[in-house]
Amino acid sequence: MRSPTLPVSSVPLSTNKHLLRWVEKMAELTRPASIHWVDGSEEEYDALCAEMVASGTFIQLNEERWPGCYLARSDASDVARVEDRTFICSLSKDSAGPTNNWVNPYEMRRTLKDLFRGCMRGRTMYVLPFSMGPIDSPMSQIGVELTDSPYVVVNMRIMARIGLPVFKEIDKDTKRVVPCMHSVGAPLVAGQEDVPWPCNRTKYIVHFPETREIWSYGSGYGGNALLGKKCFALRIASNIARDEGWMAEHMLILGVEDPQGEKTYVAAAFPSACGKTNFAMLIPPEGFEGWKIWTVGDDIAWIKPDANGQLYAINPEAGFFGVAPGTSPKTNPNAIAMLSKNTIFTNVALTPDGGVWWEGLTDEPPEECVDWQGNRWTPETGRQTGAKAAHPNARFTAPASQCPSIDPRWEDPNGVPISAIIFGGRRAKTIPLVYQAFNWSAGVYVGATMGSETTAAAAGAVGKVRRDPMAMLPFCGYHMGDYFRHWLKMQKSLSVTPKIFSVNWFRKDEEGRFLWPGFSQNMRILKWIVDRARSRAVAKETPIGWMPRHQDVEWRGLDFPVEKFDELQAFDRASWRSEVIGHEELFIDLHDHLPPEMIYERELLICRL
Ligand code: SAT
Ligand code: MN
Repeated sequence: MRSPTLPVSSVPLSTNKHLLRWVEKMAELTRPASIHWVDGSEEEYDALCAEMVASGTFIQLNEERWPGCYLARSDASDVARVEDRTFICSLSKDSAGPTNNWVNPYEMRRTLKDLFRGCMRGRTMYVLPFSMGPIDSPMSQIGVELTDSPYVVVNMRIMARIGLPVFKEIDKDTKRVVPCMHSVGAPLVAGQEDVPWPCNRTKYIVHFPETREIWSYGSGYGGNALLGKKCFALRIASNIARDEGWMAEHMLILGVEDPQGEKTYVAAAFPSACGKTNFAMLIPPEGFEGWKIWTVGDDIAWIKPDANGQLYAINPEAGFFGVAPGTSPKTNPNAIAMLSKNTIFTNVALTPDGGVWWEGLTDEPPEECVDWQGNRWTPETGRQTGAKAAHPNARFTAPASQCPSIDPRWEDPNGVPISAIIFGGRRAKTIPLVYQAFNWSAGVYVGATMGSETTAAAAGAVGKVRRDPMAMLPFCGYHMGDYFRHWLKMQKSLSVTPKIFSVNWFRKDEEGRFLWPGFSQNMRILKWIVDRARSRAVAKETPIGWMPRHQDVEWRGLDFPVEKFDELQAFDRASWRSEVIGHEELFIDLHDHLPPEMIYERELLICRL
């Protein structure tokens, strides 16, 4: 029976019966006041932004300096991904594995039904179709997000391909559509005034891998709410990829062009907020005239072997959701140029002239500004209370097409060929600046045992070393041991295996100072990696892998003494002993799914130590 109080709906933009029925069913469950089928047009985007300006969710920035830019301030309790509220509800607990939170899917469905019952009252439910990957790409995947957050709709318009062309794809009925339910969990009763950032203390970010469904409740922030990103493109896609023989990875993709015009693409996995965006948009330093870095993606890579066994990668996203603090004309000029227009800022500070500011943007902070919580902030406040003007996980949402270094092939439906894979963590000690794994399985071991200090990208303690295999700990949608097995298995479908490298830009000396200048200087390491991938650079063998000697790195334009390089590259037996014990801690948890190759690799490593 149809509900007596039907929501007002805009004209459905799809004729797909399954979609129409699902929208109707979900509207009956959540009881929105109206339904809005998202066409993805600029007029619609502008209208939604204007509505949010009127309601107080958005502040429009100074039109002259920041055209088309808005600032949103989230609720103070809703500022990052919530890993402890993220669930993989596979039929068996064993399929989710010990690194994921699991709840019996039947029980979780009951919980979600109760939470979602009436949760959109007084709000509009947006029917938001999106494609992860260019719509014409054989590698792309389609989802529909039903959300009661206009903030999500406008952010998704930047981060993914949305609207009419996607409905057209859905109407062809050739691709499976992943249903994504999202609510901020803040229904409004008649006459109740809304808040700028509605959300709920109770949060659930839930994935059903077998039925390929996502349900997210209570948060409007980033990866919790923009469901195409981590939920679909990583957690659900990792399941699809395992079944279909490809890889969904937490990796940036960049192209290195040398002065002769030869281009080499690499993919690199780093945990959240470890500089993926900066690395993907790197501008080569002095001494690298004629070299250029091209950006394909900064966060997610879908990688698949072609018919000849060469890996090709696409960036499933269409925008960059980057960490603002620390981004400056010095650290990432490309990003600064990219976000100068048509950008949505979240949780940065507002300057008196209607601009934005965050820690690190300029050497000198503004004399005063309004902090991310809406309070007056001065450098003095900062000094006295330690309060930051911008939240450490403040973000910009900017269209990839605006990035000056965007690769001409970034929307190539077939992707770009990958010649090297880099794993990087944030480690003050033990891990050298760079080394190359001996072969594919040794490289899988390097990725599997990766550790990194935690950052503000996830709620919880910051700065603790945790094992974060392939930077996928919060994003792998099934058992981590099976994920390693999938990586090992991939080699069988490859005729050329990309070389695998480990990097650590964050090693510190005894006094706690960074040993490596990082940023544009990372080009020197990247060049060695590309040369190794093309089998034309020298390296020396060490117990952990192949390392460049000082003379194997291009130093033109930088005075970097041999002793300092040796300190950066130092392999210390004692700390590697405890490192291997750290590997074991994760492996013990995964033991019954751990591929034997991982044990062999560990034994080989121990022998060499
Ligand atoms: O909030 S997101 O998950 O999109 C950002 C990140 O943690 O990488
Ligand atoms: Mn990320």
